[in-house]
Amino acid sequence: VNVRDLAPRDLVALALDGDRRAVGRLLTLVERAGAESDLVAELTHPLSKRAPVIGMTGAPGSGKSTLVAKLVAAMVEARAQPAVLAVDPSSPLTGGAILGDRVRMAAIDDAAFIRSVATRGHRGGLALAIPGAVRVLDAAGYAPIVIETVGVGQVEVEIAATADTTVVVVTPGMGDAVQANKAGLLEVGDIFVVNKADHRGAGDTRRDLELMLDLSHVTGHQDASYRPPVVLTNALDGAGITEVMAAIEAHRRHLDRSGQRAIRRSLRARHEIATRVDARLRSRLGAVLDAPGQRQLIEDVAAGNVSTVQAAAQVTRLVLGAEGADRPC
Ligand SMILES: Nc1nc2c(ncn2[C@@H]2O[C@H](COP(=O)(O)OP(=O)(O)O)[C@@H](O)[C@H]2O)c(=O)[nH]1
Ligand SMILES: [Mg+2]
Repeated sequence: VNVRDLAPRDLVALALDGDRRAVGRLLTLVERAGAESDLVAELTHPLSKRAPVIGMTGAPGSGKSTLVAKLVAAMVEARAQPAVLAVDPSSPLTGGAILGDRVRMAAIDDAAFIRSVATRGHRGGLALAIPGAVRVLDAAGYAPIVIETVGVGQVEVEIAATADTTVVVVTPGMGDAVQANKAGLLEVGDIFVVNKADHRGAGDTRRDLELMLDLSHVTGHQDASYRPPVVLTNALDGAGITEVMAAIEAHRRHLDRSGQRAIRRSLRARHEIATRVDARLRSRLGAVLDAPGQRQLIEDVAAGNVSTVQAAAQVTRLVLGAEGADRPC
């Protein structure tokens, strides 16, 4: 059968049976948004097995994809069934590091599921597509789920911040740690990786990070019972990968011991609800403003006869009318 002809309900049943094409099709539906995406969310929500979600973030070219490939290989070796969602328009996985090594990929192809998330330039859509995709992969039995995002921009940092464990990747070089700090990554990092440790200055970058972490502990940005480790890696030859795996495991234990896992999941739920409401309000606002009835109001504001404050109040009343609340976004 062609998965394109199947309804979401049948696709979910197949995905639970391990059908990878069904999983892929569900991810496509989730990315598209709309009624079918909402249905997939409804169907997969109760099927969650609570897979750990690991965010991998950092500047383009820092070696995230190469690191993820090594981590995935290590996870598969440890008998896990990991999934990767790569949100990186600059280096799609098909042309990037992960699929570069076809021999290694063939070995992990059976166990792992790797996917580039298409965003079609609509950054806001990511905030819904990612949790939706995580739910599909979780329901299908993949764990852990690794999300690779470029660590620049609000949405990326938000996505990173809502993973259970966030790994921030920096490279040696003048001010890389400072850049990460500016992007807000220091606050969201649970584990810091200085990749390309074969380059000069890795030790300096580690020291910079440690100093900034000291500071954030003093100012209370970080959880006092947990100190994010800084790990040096060479993603090309795999040096430090074992340490990253151990750091992820240590953070997982911390999350369970401290109750932080539940707190993070609540934040994630809150964020997703807010994003869904936001999307609905926006689409309703567009419809209201484009309706023929509002043309006069807009003209009146443009001509200076009605204030924007008054017009906004009127439009808000129309937007918040109950009608449309059940419409998918
Ligand atoms: N020298 C060196 N190069 C690396 C290392 N890790 C990744 N690279 C290279 O850096 C480039 C960018 O890697 P990629 O994984 O695509 O970075 P991403 O954009 O963060 O996903 C590629 O040419 C990699 O081969 C490393 O540890 N050392
Ligand atoms: Mg990449």
